[in-house]
Amino acid sequence: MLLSRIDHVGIAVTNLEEAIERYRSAFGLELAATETNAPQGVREAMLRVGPSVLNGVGPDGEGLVSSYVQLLEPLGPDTPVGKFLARRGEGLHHVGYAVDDVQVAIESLAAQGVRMLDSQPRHGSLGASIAFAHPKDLSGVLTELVQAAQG
Ligand code: V0V
Ligand code: CO
Repeated sequence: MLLSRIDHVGIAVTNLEEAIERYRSAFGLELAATETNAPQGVREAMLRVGPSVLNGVGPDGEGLVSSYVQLLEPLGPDTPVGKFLARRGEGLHHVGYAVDDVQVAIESLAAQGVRMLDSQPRHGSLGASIAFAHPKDLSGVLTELVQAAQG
C-alpha cells in the first residue's frame, strides 16, 4: 500500500498568526513549527493533532510520527495559496498523505496516469520530502505525498 496514514491537512488562511491562535485556543493544539517556504510561496505552521504514535521514523524521533493541521498564508497573490484564496476564500487546500518513499510514490502514481506537479521531491515542513499531484486527477483534491524526515 502506497499511503501509510494522513500526515496533514493544509488549510489556506489570510492571517497566519490569527489562525494559529484560533486553532490553539479552540482545540488546545500544540504549535510544532513555523516556516517560510519561498519556493512554495507560503508561510506555514504545523500544529500537532493527538499523541505521537509508534509508526515509523519521523520528526518526533525514531519510531514516532504525528498528524498535523498545516495553516498556510500566501507570500503573495501569484502563488498557489494566493490564487486559491482569491478564487475560493479560506478553506481546505490539500491533503498530505505519508509515504515511505516519495520517489517511488511519484513514479507509481505517474504510471497510473495521475499528473504529478513535481517529478522530483521538494523541501517540505519539518524537513519532509514532498510532491504534489494534480487535483483534477484525484476527485478535485490537491494531494501531497510526504516522506517524513529521518529521526
Ligand atoms: C486549484 N484548483 C484546485 C486547487 N487549486 N482544486 C482543488 N484544490 C486546490 N488547492 C483547481 C482550480 O479551481 C482550477 O479548477 C484548476 O485547479 C486549475 O487551476 P489554475 O488556475 O491552473 O490554478 P493554479 O495556477 O493555482 O494551479 C493549481 C495547482 C497549484 C494545483 C497546479 O496550486 C500547484 O502547483 N500546487 C502545488 C503547490 C502548492 O500548493 N503549494 C502550497 C502548499 P477549474 O476552475 O478549472 O475547475 S506548500 C505545503 O503544503 C508544504 C510546504 C508542506 O506541506 O510541507
Ligand atoms: Co502541505
